[in-house]
Amino acid sequence: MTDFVRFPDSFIWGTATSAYQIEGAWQEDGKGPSIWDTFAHTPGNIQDRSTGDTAADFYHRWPEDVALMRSLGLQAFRFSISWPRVLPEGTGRVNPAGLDFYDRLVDGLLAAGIQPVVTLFHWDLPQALQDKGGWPSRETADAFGEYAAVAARRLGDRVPAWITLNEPWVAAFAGHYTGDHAPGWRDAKAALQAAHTQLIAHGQAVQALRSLCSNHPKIGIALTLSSVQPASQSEDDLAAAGRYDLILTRLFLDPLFHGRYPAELQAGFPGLFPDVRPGDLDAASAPLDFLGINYYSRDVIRHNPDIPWIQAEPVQPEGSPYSQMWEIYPPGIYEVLARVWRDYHPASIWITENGVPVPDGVDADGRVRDFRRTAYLLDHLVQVRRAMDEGVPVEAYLVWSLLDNFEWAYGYKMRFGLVYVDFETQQRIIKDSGHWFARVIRDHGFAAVKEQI
Ligand code: IFM
Repeated sequence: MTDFVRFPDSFIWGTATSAYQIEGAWQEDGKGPSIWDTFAHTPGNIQDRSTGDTAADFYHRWPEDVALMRSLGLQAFRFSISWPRVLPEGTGRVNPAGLDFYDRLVDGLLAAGIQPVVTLFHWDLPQALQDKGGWPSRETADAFGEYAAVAARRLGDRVPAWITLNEPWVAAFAGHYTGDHAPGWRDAKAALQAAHTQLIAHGQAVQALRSLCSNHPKIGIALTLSSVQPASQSEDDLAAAGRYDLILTRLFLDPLFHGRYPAELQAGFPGLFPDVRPGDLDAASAPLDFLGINYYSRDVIRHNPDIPWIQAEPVQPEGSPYSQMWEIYPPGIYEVLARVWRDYHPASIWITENGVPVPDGVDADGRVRDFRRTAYLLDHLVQVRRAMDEGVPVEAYLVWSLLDNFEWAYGYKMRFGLVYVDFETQQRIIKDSGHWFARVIRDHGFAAVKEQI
């Protein structure tokens, strides 16, 4: 007999996206520029020289896409609001057309029976705020609080779930330390300060949403977490893995759930420790309804004294399977869930992203046979269920992503969608993985055998 992996009837199934990656319409209807408009328009930053100017054209095609979601039976759709579409200068003047767009989208989703899960910040900071210092500047947190209040006043009677920030680690470190993402800085101190300002901003947004949303929504944050492991049992590698985990995981989870930074942060990186003022961490640790976890891979870490300040780097374990971007390591999602539950005990956990890039193509018969994606999702869901069996309160699973989209510095080379997008014609085709996921939602689970996918 085949094992059927069953999930509770109340489990929420959906997909996740973000504004810059799908919307396009980068300067329509009064939208202001974001740091990603600036970054992608600067030659040399995006591998295939593309931009998000048009992306998947979701700004114009959302009714068609909501119909697609409905045909898949999605119960939740995570999207982000483009902050500069709503506040073109980041603060002050509101752009009514921008708010109207999200208002229509929320109504369209609700009418289709799909819960909108709204992220306030998924990396497209208004350029006007960057010009005043960006995330390393404390004023950006106040601006975020103001923006959260604007969104809450308009949508806070209907949106059932909000996510304040998406992956503040990436915005801080890819944006300010490695420089691979906008705004492209290379300054470790600025990166740590950007992390801290985002935590203050998160706290301000939680407060604004709690006080202004009339429908008592669920409020969370989405962190990218990986299973961090040492490359060997040598003292150096163990210490390097500890440092890496400190910056990736504990830098955010300790303030959010314990209201303090780990002591090792100040001790290990004294010159880089951010400017923390009284009250900052009280705000950052306001209780959350759920923790969003974005999981893709594990990080196997070795000591490398040549890497500035952190002296640690990920290596690629031999013999493992790899996608176009990362090692494929399904047990890691279980390891992350078990660790987070043990150390932080969130009220609820949502997998707010999980997915894999596959070099998909359309076959002559019009089908997209993305077996590798289905296998990836299946293997990870088995591990999610394993954690749930051990008592970890996972209540939702959102696939990254609904549509193929603009994958940041990679451009359109990486396809993550359950739905294929032909970026020339904007035609959509549901991939085999999308049909599989629709059956999982319908059946509240799946048969754990790859021959049947
Ligand atoms: O596309 C990104 C998303 O914006 C944030 N999480 C990881 C995804 C895949 O790299």
